[in-house]
Amino acid sequence: MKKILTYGTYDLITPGHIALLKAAKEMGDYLIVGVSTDEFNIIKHKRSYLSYEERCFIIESLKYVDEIIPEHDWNQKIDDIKNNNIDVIVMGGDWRDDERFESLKEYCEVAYIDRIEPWSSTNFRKHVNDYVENIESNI
Ligand code: C2G
Repeated sequence: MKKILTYGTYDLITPGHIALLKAAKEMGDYLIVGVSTDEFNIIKHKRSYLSYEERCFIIESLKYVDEIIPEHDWNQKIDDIKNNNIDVIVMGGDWRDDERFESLKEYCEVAYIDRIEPWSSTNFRKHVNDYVENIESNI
């Protein structure tokens, strides 16, 4: 069984997130997602609208995802690879050439999948804000 691992905050899920998880699953047989905890998001200087529990509830409900694990810090990846017998780590293209992933090539294959625009989380938030403002102005 070919095991795939990916990591992320996965707040406010967009088609870009789903496209990545679909493509990651199609690279193997079993997909594990390391979901960033709320505490780790602070370390990543990232805020999420949804709590860790809410984000896990969404991710684990997706048909492409077989298992989720908590992502607590930057340094757990080698243990995650060994403990879960991971064959490939897959990340979005915005992580390409990042040493935190390139250095893992010693332990497993590392692959990057280019993001599906315009579904970046930043654009998505803007679309939602514009949509809500438009609704309110038309009431
Ligand atoms: N992603 C994507 N397309 C989008 C949005 C995100 O391909 N439109 C990818 C990102 O590149 C990442 C994954 O989806 O691989 C999750 O994205 P985020 O939730 O923004 O996670 P991130 O902050 O990149 O956290 O240790 C790694 C980090 O935890 C990754």
